[in-house]
Amino acid sequence: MKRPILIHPDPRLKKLCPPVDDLSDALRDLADDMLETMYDAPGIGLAAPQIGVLTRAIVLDCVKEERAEPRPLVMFNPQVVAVSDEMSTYEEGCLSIPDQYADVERPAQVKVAWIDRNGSAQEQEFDGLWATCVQHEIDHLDGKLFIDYLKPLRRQMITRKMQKLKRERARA
Ligand code: K2U
Ligand code: ZN
Repeated sequence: MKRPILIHPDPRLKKLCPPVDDLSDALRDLADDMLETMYDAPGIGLAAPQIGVLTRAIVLDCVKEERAEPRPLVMFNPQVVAVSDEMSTYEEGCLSIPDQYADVERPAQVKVAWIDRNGSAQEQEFDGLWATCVQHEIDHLDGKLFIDYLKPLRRQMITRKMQKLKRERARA
């Protein structure tokens, strides 16, 4: 089912998440809830800590074309195993930091290794928006947000806006 997405600042979004030891139906159900929550947001990626579950699981589907077949990916214990020298800059957002966007520079291509929902080891190269998104999601598992790449003043401004948003939501 759809889960509430935590909003920054929240200590759970800054934690280092422990790896998944062995797959279970509970973890497969978590992945399904994360996909449902992601599509509903809508978003193109989601990490388990964003719904308050501190484990190394992410989901992504960066297929942008409306009519194209969705390509949901579920990754347990994802690891970047190689990066390109070439960098790319993308205006990133985050479902835990609504309506705030900023340019973030990351390696343009990354090779990622992970365990899929059947428990099989996978390895794949990503480029373009997929590369940006998978790095953004893996950062979440290490308690890192895209605003951590910004200058302190800009990060503080965004954090203050989120604190105001949370106060307003609490009153509503
Ligand atoms: O992790 C998240 O919060 C979902 C992120 C994933 C993402 C961020 C930046 C760049 C690519 C992916 C997004 O908020 S999903 C919404 C979105 C969609 C397209 C482009 C940017 C943000
Ligand atoms: Zn995010």
